[in-house]
Amino acid sequence: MIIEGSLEELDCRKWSLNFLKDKIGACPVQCRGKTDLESYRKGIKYCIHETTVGEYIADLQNGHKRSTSRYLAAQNIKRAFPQIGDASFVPKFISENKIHAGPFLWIARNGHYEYTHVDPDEGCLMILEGEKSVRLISNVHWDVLEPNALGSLGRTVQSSVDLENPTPSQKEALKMVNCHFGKIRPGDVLYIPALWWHQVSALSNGVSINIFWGEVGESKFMKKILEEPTLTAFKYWMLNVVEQNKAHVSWPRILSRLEEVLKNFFLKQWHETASTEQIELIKKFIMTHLNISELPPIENNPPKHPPTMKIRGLLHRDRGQDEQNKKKEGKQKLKRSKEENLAILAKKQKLIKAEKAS
Ligand SMILES: O=C(O)CCC(=O)C(=O)O
Repeated sequence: MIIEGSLEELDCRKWSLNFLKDKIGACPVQCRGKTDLESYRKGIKYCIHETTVGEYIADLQNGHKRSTSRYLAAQNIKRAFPQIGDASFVPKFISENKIHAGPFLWIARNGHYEYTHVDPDEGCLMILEGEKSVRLISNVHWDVLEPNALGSLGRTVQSSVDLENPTPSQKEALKMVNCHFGKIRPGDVLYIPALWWHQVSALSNGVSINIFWGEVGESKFMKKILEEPTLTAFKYWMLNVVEQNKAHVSWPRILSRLEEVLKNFFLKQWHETASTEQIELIKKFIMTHLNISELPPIENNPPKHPPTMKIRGLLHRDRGQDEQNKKKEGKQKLKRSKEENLAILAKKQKLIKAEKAS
């Protein structure tokens, strides 16, 4: 759904490339690279470049070669740009709801194709300068969009279908989906239902902001998500996060305290207290996926707070999960050898003491 003219009263409405260059041009920022490659269009891979907002915008405006492969995406405005973080961002139609995350700033180059994906929240994309085209596809035919393998990095689930260049079999399968096309212009807001596939392309250089949100209430948003057809998409999203966490040292402890872990996870993601039934449902499908019928026992003298299930790979998506895990293992080995060193030191000190005493 596109809502026209609902941004007029907001401070951010006047933001443009030149305004941002002037106000936050000196701010260091990390933008995505290799966004012109097929691997980006399939949501698989990108790298990160350090730049400043000013340099990034100047590159776009001057048509610098490096700007053709870069995207300044999803910058948390309040954290990255406190100078402009006090502006008003929330359009009236969502102001009575819960903000899950954001606002985030996106500065796109003309022609950028953002890979098709789903977010686990209601979305609100506000266009401030330039134009974008959008494709919105419900999650009814979940598999047709060929979600990337479970365990893929990031907070979204990405589709491996390049909607502008589908293979013949993908083209055939896509015939069964209902795709809503639209063009969004300055002052427009696009409502993106939670866990719906969406694909956005920039039709000119431009500035937009998005906010992730959900209904107010104790566990109202979860109730909606846990109903079909969205439940199928949510299950995939949740299992993706499970797979992101499985190779980490904290996993056995996460699993042993799964109910508490899940409760905290949803409190952080959606500011909602999931009901016992909701946690039970989610726990069950996670256990089915893991092919286990009971959870491992909780360790002796467990800490007060359970470990955290984390969404991994929020920034970089330039290496595979295996590589990430190897890096983690390396760090753990380093930690272990530090502990071993301390033990050796303690032993030595004990020996010296014993020698002195004799
Ligand atoms: O504007 C874009 O490139 C993507 C925006 C998006 O994915 C969103 O608002 O959820």
